[in-house]
Amino acid sequence: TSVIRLADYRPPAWTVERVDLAFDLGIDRTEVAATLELVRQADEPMRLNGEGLELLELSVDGRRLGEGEYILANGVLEIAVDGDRCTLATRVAIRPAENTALEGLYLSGSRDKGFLLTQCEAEGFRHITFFPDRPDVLSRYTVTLRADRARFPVLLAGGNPDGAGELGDGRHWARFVDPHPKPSYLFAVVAGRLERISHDYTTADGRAVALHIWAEADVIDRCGYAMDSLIRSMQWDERTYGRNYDLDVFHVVATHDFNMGAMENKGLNIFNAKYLLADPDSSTDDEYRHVEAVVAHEYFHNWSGNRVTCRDWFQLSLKEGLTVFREQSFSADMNSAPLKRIEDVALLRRAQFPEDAGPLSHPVRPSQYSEINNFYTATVYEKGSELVRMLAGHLGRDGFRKGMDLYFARHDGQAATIEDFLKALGDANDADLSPYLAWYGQAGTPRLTAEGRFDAAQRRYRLTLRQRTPATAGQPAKQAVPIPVRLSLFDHSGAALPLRLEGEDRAGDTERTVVLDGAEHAFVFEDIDAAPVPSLLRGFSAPVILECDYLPGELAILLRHDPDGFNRWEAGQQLAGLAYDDCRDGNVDGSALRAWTRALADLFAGGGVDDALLAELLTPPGEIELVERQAERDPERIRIARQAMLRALARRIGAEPLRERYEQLRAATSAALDAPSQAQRQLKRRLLDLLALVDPAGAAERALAQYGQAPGMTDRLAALATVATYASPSAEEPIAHFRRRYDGNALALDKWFAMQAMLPGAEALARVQALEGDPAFTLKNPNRVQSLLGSFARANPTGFHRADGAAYRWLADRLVAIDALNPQVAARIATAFNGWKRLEPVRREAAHAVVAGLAARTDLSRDLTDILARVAL
Ligand code: HT7
Ligand code: ZN
Repeated sequence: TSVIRLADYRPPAWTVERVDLAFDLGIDRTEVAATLELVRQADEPMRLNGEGLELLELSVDGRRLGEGEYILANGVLEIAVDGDRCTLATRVAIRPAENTALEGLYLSGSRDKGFLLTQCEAEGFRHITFFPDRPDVLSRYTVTLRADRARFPVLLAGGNPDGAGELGDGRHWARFVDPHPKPSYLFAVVAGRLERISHDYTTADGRAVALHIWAEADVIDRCGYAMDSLIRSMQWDERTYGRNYDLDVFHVVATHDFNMGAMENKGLNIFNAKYLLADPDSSTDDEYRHVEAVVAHEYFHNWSGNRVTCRDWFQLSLKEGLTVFREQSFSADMNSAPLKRIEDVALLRRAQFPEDAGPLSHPVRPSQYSEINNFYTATVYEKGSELVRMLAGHLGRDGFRKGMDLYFARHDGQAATIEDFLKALGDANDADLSPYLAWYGQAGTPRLTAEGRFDAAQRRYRLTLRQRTPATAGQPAKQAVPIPVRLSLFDHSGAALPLRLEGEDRAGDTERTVVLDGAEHAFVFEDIDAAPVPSLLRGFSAPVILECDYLPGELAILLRHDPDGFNRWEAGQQLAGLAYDDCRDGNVDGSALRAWTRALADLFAGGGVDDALLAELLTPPGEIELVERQAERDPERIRIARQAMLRALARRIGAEPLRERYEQLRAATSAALDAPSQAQRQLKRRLLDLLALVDPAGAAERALAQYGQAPGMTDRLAALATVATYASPSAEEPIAHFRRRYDGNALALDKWFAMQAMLPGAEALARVQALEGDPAFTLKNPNRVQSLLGSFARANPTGFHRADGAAYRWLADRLVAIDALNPQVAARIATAFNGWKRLEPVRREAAHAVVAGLAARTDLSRDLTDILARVAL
């Protein structure tokens, strides 16, 4: 397969000033007539992308071209044109109902009831019409939709409405004009039977905007929370970044058939229903937060992505990393900032760190790709956001705002690069941010080593910081990157010390940021009376792995005393890592295990920690993160050791206090969505799981009762998972009950499939295979495939990594079947093989045979082939 390289970037030879599109919509066959006003930029033929299009007509400046006058090969239409401008007209036919890849124009739902919609990012527009389908071609769009009124009563496209009417024959039309030049990947249309909820919004700069959220009739009453989130997002972007919405209408549409979370098409966002619908009976607290975050994310793209877009797909993180950062800041403002940071860092460690350490590792700005769809990754999104966070931290709140203002003003209506972004932020602040470019070009998670030496005679503490980034796939040599380290020093009573660095005349605050910008640097702190405990990387000030030889007692001091919730949790995570090492090594009386359980038992009994933070503190790193602490990776042993540490914790707290606290929380149970109620549910879940390790019968009885009485999905699903994990025979009845209760509710059933797919142990494969026989299971729906196969392969280490390799072979077989329907989904699931090389020998051999067998096939999609080729290396 061919490789696209950043180094080969060349500006477009022809750009498109205006596009006029007319759709004659039909489920089996849609005709698209396109008129493009093209302008020459270089002395080259005109080249347009087009895939899977039946070409019906082609003309240049009103003259129809015959067969010898163009070349159509390998998805490119090439025409040699004289002159500097021309009008190109094409008419093509496409087949939406046959489009199972969900890229381009496709059908969501059934033939008789479903609706038509588009997905164009990254390269879907070329499945709709011939066009220079690249993000640096920005054009003004006019779109006319024509369709049968009874079958397609609602017709939507991005931009402002510009007329509608009847055509006779029961057909109607609607036209839309988008005044903002945009790249083709932001184009969208939707047509079908949809209901809506609406809200009249006035922007801070006085524009009246009609907000409409559209969904099929059976779920329209679950869109209220999304509307609420949208309004808050719009207000937040006005307040925080001075950004106003810029069209007269804003549409949001929900679909159950979508390859990703959502899509920021200009004026017409399209959402996977999973991230738009929410109601207490079928959504968990986590899902409510996801809806809020994804609605905000897509809305924020209107500026970071749409008004200023990407020059090429290598710059993807320019819009995605920045927009994730904006979304994270919004969620932190709407909810609890420390809890949000805990959630984000946990996700980074669970999803991005393993990616960065394995064969699929790539820089936040990759230098080459063979399939761009495979680069919508945790690295581009989550690590990309961490890079923006470092820049924002470097500039400070006001400096960052000034920088963003300049970035938006300077590049409005343009397709920009990461260099442009750093330059604008820097220029607005007289700062040189170019050293941060190294972060964008280099894969791998830097290791930050910290070594402290206390000199009693000099009353000094010398903190030596060193960095090293391990070699990654195809990138052996690494350079130093700027690492901002926010830090405090604590004495042994838990008090934070005022900080004075060598050479400074006065002590400053108790917290400050030092930047390690080379391989090694020593920072010397003065006026220190006793060896302090350093609290490093506060707020996770850089996306690195900290290696510091803490004694368990030192971490326990931070866990008990650090006033910042995030750092308290972080100290707990570090200490839990050491406690895990004790359990792994069979050291049941290890000092770390004792320090961890004692500190947490004291915090539990002391009552000084709020419910939400306590629930987080009682959750050690998961099995996937703990893999890193294992030389020979055997998921079974990891689980056993992790369960042992949790059992030790439950014993230390005591079964009776666990029961008592659980009962108190149960008595206070409600379905309310406020933060304290959510925290109570979260803590209740942790307590039930801990109780199951020391009083299985008591926990099962309580979980069954909780399932029966739950006022909402959070409690119901948590109870079901606990019973199914710890008392599986008693789970049969409630599992069957849940299935009946939510029959027909796709999102609730997805959770039912996922919960069972994640139940640990070698029996999981048989369970998953049985679930494939459920009438609601289908390989055609991405959410369903993710919930059963994705959850099993990526979130059930003991189930998927069976020593006999049976699950690997089974997944390989399914990947081939999925790939024939939807390559993007197959490729994403295949990333489950990412870490096979570091498994213990028996599993490694089994996985290798399967990966090599798949990689040798020549009948798979480019998406899946690309992942397999990299994983197999
Ligand atoms: N920008 C969106 C990306 C996206 C996408 C990419 C490839 C294939 C399908 C897709 N659907 C959406 C998502 C986002 O807002 O980040
Ligand atoms: Zn995005």
